[in-house]
Amino acid sequence: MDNSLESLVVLHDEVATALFEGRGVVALETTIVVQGLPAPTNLEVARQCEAAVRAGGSVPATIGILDGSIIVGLTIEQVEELASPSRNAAKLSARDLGVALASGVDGATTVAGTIAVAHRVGIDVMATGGLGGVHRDAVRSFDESADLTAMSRTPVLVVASGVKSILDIGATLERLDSLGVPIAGFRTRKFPGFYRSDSGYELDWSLESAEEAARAFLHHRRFSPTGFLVANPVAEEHQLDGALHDQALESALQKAQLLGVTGREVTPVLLAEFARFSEGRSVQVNKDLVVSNAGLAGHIAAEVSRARR
Ligand code: PSU
Ligand code: MN
Repeated sequence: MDNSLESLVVLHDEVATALFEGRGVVALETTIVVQGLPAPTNLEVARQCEAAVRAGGSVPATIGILDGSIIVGLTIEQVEELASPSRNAAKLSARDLGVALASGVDGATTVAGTIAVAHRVGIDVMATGGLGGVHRDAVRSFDESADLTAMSRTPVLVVASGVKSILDIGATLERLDSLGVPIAGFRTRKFPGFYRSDSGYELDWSLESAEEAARAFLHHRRFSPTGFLVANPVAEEHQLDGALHDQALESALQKAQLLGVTGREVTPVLLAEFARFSEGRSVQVNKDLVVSNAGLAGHIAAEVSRARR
């Protein structure tokens, strides 16, 4: 058995070179592409996120498991392959990586799975749409995304538009506080609400530039083993209409309850119902926000690499 990192993880040449040269690299997840968004928007998002990271001055590294290896820097053709229904790719959190590798299944990585890999290969920054968190029925179901505990033990900066609005946002913020994960708004003290620019929750901190975010993260790492959440709101002109949002949410929660979904199925079902109810408008907002997050992550990763040189 070969258990070496080199045998388990394949780095795309461009990513390997960028890491070797100490240039900015941004990890991108694949759960949003494979389980989170409908075709063909999912592949447009994959493509546009990569372009946005490059425009920010960094190299994109989209992560997933294909044909028995973790690939860091999937090509767009490989992302397409991973997302094709015939592959039936699994949704992989950090805890699933070992079994997935051993059993040879294909898989898309969540935020938790992506930062586990990213940190292992020396990538400091990732971008996603909305972080996972505490579900609304958590008091009964105990459903809290492993993204939170992963962030508590993995020193990677994550750019997200807050946490998904399908969640109990207040409880999620309390959990991130207990877990010691810092949260700073990007040019705002209003915690973003994923499809909405403002969740109604206030933040203690706002960072005014990518350079300041990079410094805050590097200083934080001197004293703490946790990750760092940069909360980047969707532009107000792109957000989902408030009334439509609340109606879609109501419908999504009812649908999930009706279907009795649990575990890793919950989030994809809620997002799919949001898309159906809003006639695709939530998908467009999701696309806008994640591409914007990838761009900001590109800038921040470039500043992190500059600060380290
Ligand atoms: N952001 C999005 N869409 C998504 C996700 C994030 O805009 O689908 C994914 C991420 O991979 C995140 C996951 O880690 O949803 C959370 O799933 P769960 O609640 O099952 O932990
Ligand atoms: Mn869950």
